[in-house]
Amino acid sequence: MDYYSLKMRASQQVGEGEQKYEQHISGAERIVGHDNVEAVCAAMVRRALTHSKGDPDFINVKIEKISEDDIQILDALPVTRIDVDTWQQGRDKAFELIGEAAVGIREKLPELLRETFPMRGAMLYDIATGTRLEPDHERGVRATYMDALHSSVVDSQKNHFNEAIVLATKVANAPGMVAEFCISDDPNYVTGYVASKELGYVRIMKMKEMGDENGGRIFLFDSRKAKAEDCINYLQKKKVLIKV
Ligand code: WAQ
Ligand code: MG
Repeated sequence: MDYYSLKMRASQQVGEGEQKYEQHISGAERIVGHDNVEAVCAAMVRRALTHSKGDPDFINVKIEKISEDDIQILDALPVTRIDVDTWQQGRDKAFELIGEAAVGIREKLPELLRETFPMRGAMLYDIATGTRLEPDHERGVRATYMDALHSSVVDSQKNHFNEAIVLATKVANAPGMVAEFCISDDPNYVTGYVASKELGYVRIMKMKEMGDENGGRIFLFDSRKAKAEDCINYLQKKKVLIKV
């Protein structure tokens, strides 16, 4: 069977003069069969046009045929959840779970989340050197070419969890990946997660204050374990379907 990859990204120009930049508004990636391409495409455009981050002035939809032979099938990470009373406790839990690998980002986190907010992709943070490895810091590294296996459904609304478990599973399987730290940039969505092959996908029910837009993803990578290039290549090019 032939599959099609669909990718959408939408952005808005913000700032004045020298400070002008493209702020990421919304993005989505799917892999679907021929008969679902049109409906999924329409749903993506609707999503871009109705996003809480604002009205996009640029929407890009890319549709590519891909061969079944190129697709890797992965089992979804096992899911657990942690309830907390406050978002501060949530963040403490997250750092506790990741442990040693997160030491370098703990102090800087609020600053890092302000930086990730306008980004289309994630930060790729090398725990061996404490440096960022994305070729383009404003864009970040975006995991693409992924979907849940047999996902023919078109969600009329974004399902944060369903999308995140797919993304987190692909990311956890990338060469050299140690853990992922995620807080949504949607102001009204306060649940976040940490994930890795060892931890699985751990939902933490409160990770930020309601109404706070600062969020994003930090991929904690270890350059002693793999080459950054191989990791980025996997995230951006490898086609995967996740058994959920
Ligand atoms: N690859 C890399 N980074 C991404 C990607 C991607 N495919 N998609 C989003 N990001 C980055 C980007 O900087 C976004 O601004 C940021 O993550 C947040 O994305 O179990 O909704 O789509 O209920 O707002 C977690 C679900 C939801 C928790 C996370 O993220 C749960 C969420 P959002
Ligand atoms: Mg968002």
